[in-house]
Amino acid sequence: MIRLFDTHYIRQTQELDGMWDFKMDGFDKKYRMPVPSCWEQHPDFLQHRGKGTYTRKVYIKQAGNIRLEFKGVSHTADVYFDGEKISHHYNAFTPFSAIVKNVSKGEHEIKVEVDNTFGGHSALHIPNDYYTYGGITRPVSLEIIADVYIKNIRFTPYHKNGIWYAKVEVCICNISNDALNVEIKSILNEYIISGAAQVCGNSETTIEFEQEFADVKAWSDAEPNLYMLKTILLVNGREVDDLIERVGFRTIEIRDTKIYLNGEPIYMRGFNRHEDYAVDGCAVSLQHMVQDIDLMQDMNANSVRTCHYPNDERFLDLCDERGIFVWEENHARGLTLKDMQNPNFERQCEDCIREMIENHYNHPSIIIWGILNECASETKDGRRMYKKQYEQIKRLDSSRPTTSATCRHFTDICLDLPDIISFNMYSGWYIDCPIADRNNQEIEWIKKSGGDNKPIIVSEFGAAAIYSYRDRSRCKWSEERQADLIRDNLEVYMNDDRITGVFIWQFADCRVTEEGGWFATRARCHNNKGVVDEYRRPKMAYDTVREMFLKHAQKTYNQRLQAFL
Ligand code: ADA
Repeated sequence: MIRLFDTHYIRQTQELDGMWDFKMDGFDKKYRMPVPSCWEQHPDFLQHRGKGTYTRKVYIKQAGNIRLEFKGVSHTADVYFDGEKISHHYNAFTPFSAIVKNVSKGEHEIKVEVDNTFGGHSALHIPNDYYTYGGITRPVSLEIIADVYIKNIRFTPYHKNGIWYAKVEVCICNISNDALNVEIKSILNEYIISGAAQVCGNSETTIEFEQEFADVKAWSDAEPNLYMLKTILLVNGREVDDLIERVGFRTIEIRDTKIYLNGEPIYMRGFNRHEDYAVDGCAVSLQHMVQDIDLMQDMNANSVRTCHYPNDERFLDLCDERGIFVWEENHARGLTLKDMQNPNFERQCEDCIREMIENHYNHPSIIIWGILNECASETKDGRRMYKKQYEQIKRLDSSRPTTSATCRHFTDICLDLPDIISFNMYSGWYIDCPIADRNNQEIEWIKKSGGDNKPIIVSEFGAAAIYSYRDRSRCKWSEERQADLIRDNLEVYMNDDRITGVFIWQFADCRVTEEGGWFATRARCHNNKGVVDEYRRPKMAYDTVREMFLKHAQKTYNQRLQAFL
C-alpha cells in the first residue's frame, strides 16, 4: 500500500509489493526477498553492509509510457528497466520516480541495485545513533501514464474574513514532443474548478487557481477534518489522467513566542520517533505504525518529530487522520563540520529537502520543517549551510515555520535564522545538574543570541532504561530512574511559559550502528531511551508520561476555557 487512500481512479496503477528475486554481492546463493523489507531480517544479512540486487518481471498489458515510483530504498538505488539504467537515487527516506516511454506490450524486467555501504559517497547515511538498513524498504508502484500527466498538486489553504480559501497549483508534465492543449477539472465537495493551458513538448506547466471553500471545516488536533481533492486531466475533452490528494484546511503562524494553529496557540507534547521496529528494521509495517500512534495518543501526546529524516508517507497520512502535529526534518544527525564539508553533503541535503517538501507539502499534520539535528551550527561554514537550507525551505514552502534542534549550547551562531528555537538537553542523564537552573541558563542565553521573542521547544530530553530492568535503588539504566528523570524534566519544561513544546527522547528503543566508535558502547547496540522498547513493550516511564501529559492537557484546556469565558 502506497498511501492510505486511492490516489488514482483513471491512471492505471499496480503495486509491486511482494516477493522479488534477490542476490547479495559476495554471496553465491540466490534468495527471494519480500518488498518492502530490510535484508537484515534474513539470518545471512543480520548486520550486512553491502550491495544487493533485486529483480522481478512485470507484464505490461498495453503498449505505453510507464512510471515507476519508489517510496524508499536504503540507502542508494540504481534502477534498470530491461537492462537499461533509468534512475539513480541517494537517501533511504525520500521517494523518487522514473519514467520509461513507449514500452511494448508484454513481459519486462525491473532490476534495482541497492547499496547501504558507508563511505565518502554517503554524507548523510554514516555510522550513527540509528541504523542504516539495506533494501527496498518502502512500497513500490508501477503506473501507466499518458503522454501528458499530472506530476503533482500543491494545496495551500488560508483563512480570510472568516472564510476558508485555498491556492491550488496543478503541475502538468508533457513527455511527448508536441505541444498539447489540456484542461483540468478539480473537485472538492461540491466545488468544481476548471482550468486550461497549452503544455509545450517535453516540458511542464502549472495551472493555478484560488477558490473560496465557504462551508468546509478546519483541520485541527481535536477535529482532523480531511477532504479529497480530485483533479482530472483532459485532452480534447477526453479524460487521460487524474490525481487524488487528501487535504486539510488549517493555518500555522508564529507570533511572539507562540505557535498558532487556526489562530489558537498550541503546545506540542510529543515524542521523537525513529522508523525502526524490532525485526522489521526501518520497513515498519502499517499495523506497527498504527500501533505507534495508538500508544503515543494513549500517553496523551499530540505531536511527533520524525527524527532525523523524512518519514514514510503512510505514517504522515495516519497523523493527518489522527490529528497529530508533525515536525518533519531533513536527513542529518550529529554531523561535525568535517562531515558537513563532505563534497556530497550540500547536494544530498538539497535533494532531500526538495523531495521531502515536494512529496509531503499537502499533509496538514506537518506544521514545522526541521533541518540538521545537532550539526555544526557553532561554525561559520556551518552557518552558511544552515542559512542555505533554511532559504531553500522558504522558497519551496513559505507557509510553515522552520527550526533545527541544537546541542551547541552557548556557542550556536545560527539562532537568528529559524522561526522556532529548539534545543536538546539531557539534564540528569548526560549532565548531572539541576534541571531548572540549566533550563534558565539555556533560555537566557537563547534570548541574547538571536532567539529572542521566538517560540522555544525542548526538542530532546530523556534517559535510558533497559526494558524489564527494575531496581529499588532507582540507579541509572533502571526503569525507575528513567521514569524519575522524565518526570523531573517534564515538571520543569511543562511549567515554563517560555516553552511551547516538548519532545521526549525517545518513543521506542532503536538499533544503532556498531561502526563509529561510541555508538558501539551502547548496551545491545541500541539507543535504549525509548519509553517503550523496540517491540513496543512499555517501560515504567510509559505511565509517568501518560499521567503528566494528561495533567498538562487538562491545565491547558482549563486555561483556554478561562480565557474564553
Ligand atoms: C542526541 C541526538 C539523538 C540521540 C540522543 C542520545 O540528542 O539528537 O539522535 O543520539 O542524542 O540518545 O544521546
